[in-house]
Amino acid sequence: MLLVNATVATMSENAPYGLIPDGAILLEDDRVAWVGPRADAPKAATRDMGGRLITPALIDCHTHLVHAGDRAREFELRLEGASYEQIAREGGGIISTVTATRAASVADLVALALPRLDALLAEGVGVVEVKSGYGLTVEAELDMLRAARALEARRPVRIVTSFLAAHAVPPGGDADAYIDAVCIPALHKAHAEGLVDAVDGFCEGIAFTPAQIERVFEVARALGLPVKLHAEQLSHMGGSALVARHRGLSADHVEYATEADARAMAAAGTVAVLLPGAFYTLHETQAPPVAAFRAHGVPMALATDANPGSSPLFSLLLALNMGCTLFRLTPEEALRGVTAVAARALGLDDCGMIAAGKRADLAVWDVRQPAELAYRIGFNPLAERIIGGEVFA
Ligand code: DI6
Ligand code: FE
Repeated sequence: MLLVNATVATMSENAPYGLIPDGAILLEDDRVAWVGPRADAPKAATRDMGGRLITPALIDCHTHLVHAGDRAREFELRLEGASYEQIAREGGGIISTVTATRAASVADLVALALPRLDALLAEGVGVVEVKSGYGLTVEAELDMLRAARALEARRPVRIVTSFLAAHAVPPGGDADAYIDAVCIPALHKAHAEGLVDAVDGFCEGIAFTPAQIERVFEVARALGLPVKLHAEQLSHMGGSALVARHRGLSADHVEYATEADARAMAAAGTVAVLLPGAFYTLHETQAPPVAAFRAHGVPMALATDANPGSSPLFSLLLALNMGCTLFRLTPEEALRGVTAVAARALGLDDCGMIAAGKRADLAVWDVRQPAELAYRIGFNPLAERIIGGEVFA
């Protein structure tokens, strides 16, 4: 099948957006066999795309989609003046989601996650990263990852998991003892069950120190698992330098990262995952050092950070808009951030770009130019998703 009469944003580096104005894409089974100007296209049965824009299917490379409960009360408290950190220290925040998540079965967690996943898919998403981190016991962490894996059988989507037991210290617990008694044994068990694609942590004053995170990273590396980290979100803790030292996939949030961090990340090939939904929700004022990331060549991804507390954002298109408006990304950087760079942040090399040999995971949009995907607020122009060569309208 040859898709013709389309504007194709391949996201290759050859041109802005890798754009091919009158483009064609040859699909063979679940792969792209050829892409280029229509005039050069190989002979095949054609499908007229009506001049629509085609991009790679979008990739949300940082979510906490699997969780139970809600934090609407916390939203009210913050509006009355309480800070995110204050609420967390008083046993609200992440810990309140932990209580609700532990009480849920795997089937409950799947059922709760599906509508959130559907919201993402409706905007052309084809790959979603999902983290654990609201269980904080061996079994509850495993259950979250089992629920994440189960989503893949329920919808046409690829799920990539991150093990995030080092997300919060359980109430009354000691951080180091928790890492020994829960994090490390849970990681071994989850890995043995094939539940872990990468290992994450939360390096922050209200969570874990770089030294504590590093103990988990060492186990990850012994198991051959890549690492990533919630780093420099609320303060500068040295998490991004730690990830770079471990040649990690990504450092996420990174509002408080420095020029030296940017240099270390660039040298290590570590992606900066920008999460404007959390910045917006928490009324943060320090934006990530985008100019330093650009200057040093740190690839920037964008994601929703979809979670019940700091970023109840279930729209990747809105994250695109926020990345441009709040962080001053260009619409091209933003679109790369949810396609080619997001794939890299997940260690995937068969998606996020339209090129021969890549998966036929595409999003078809009722717009004429790629910048339209970033500039509207609360409008979804998706016409269809093509996942593994199959059309989902
Ligand atoms: N940073 C985040 O954005 C999520 N976790 C983290 O470490 C949010 C966690 C939450 O508030 O539930
Ligand atoms: Fe997060």
